[in-house]
Amino acid sequence: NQPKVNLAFDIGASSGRIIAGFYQNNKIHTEEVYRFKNEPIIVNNKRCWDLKEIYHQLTLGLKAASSRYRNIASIGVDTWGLDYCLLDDEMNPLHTPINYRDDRTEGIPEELPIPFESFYDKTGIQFMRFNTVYQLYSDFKENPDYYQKAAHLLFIPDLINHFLTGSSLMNEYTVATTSQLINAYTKNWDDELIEQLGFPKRIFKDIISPGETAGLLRHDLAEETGIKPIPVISVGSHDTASAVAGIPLRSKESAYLICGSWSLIGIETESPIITPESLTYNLTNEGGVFNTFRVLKNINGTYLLQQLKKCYNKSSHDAIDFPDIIQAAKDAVNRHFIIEPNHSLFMSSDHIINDIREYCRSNKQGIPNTLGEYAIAIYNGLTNEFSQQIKHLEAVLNHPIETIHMVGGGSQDQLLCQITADLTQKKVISGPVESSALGNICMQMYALNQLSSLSEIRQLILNSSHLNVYEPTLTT
Ligand code: LFR
Repeated sequence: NQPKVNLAFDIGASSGRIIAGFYQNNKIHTEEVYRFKNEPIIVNNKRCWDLKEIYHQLTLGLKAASSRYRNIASIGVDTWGLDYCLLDDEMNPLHTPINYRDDRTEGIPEELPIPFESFYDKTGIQFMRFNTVYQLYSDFKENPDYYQKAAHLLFIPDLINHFLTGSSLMNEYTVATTSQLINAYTKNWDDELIEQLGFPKRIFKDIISPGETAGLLRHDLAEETGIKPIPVISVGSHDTASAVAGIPLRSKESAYLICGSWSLIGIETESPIITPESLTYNLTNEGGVFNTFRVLKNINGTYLLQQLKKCYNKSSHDAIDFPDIIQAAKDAVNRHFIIEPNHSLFMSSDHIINDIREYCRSNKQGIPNTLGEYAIAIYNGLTNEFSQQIKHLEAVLNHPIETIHMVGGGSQDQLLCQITADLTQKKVISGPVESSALGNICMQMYALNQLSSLSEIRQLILNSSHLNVYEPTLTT
């Protein structure tokens, strides 16, 4: 009599995981079933995603899950946002999906016939030069034949849902909002913007919401993996939407900080905040589960530490890992170095040591020279941004924020949590680490009528998680 298991496919910009979740004794338990690397590949000189490899890895992961659990009830998929594939009317991809960190959209935003303010008024989405709208504009410009050939635009989780079901051909709402083409008030494609940009309207699919069913697992895939043709549920398929769903937020005074490749700092609201002030601060209004909004800001996150690790290991004989970087940052003698994480130098930084040195030199800080000094420049840059953004959020909300919930892999970094508490002078609550998998799993349980609301989801997650508290200490 094994408990029912829900499988979360939680795929990020550096790794993909299959996490199994099951309910027992009033708690939700999670187990990692399978993990694989998800590294960009170069195709036609562009930084791309290896979608075929992702499909292959997911099939292996399904096999691993079926050999471990007898009672798998459903699957839900969440991935990073923005990226997509265009397909023809026979579902053949027109290109390999391109990674948002590719530089093909440099200079593109300036070419659009619509001023950014008009986009913002309607969509509430923050400016980032790699938002889907700019990527699409660049693709159609480079490949005019797409105007005839493109029949479907599917975001990465939509593509995976199609792969799993063989039938689903929809755009999931939360990930579609990252395109900068979804109207924040109608929660649907903004036809006026699409027309003004000259994109073929047919490529934009019907919107499916989190909590609906995308389809059933393909029969052949079910047979191959030994899993029944179970439902594939549409969850908050943007990983950040699943992560926010999975945070035990307590009140309107609670902010969240999701620490993954990106640091996403924000609040949850019932309606969008689209004002001249939020535009100035470039705060976004992405769509959340249960019709909420994710008012937040993207700050380049642990990507910077990952690049530092890669870069350092290339040039040194002693291979280092994250604990070594943290220790080096703690021991650094010169601690004043600070970078601007969202500076264009750091968006796709394959030579981050040089980039940090160059940034500090040209900003008259001197030149950092040791692993600890590079790392402290990143920590200072990140936490300085966190405290700025908390002030911006308080200004648009018009009330103070009391606590910051830190979740995701980076929330295990005690140094990051404590500096964040000190600099913001707010209480930091860290955990759960796996908030996106938990949010994904709980939305599946909601779709299967095992949970009935967002507050019930969060209560269950609170019961199930171990949280740590960091009180702010006074800094000098
Ligand atoms: C986080 C995330 C962010 C999105 C960025 C690129 O994994 O999904 O929310 O802005 O990746 O898609």
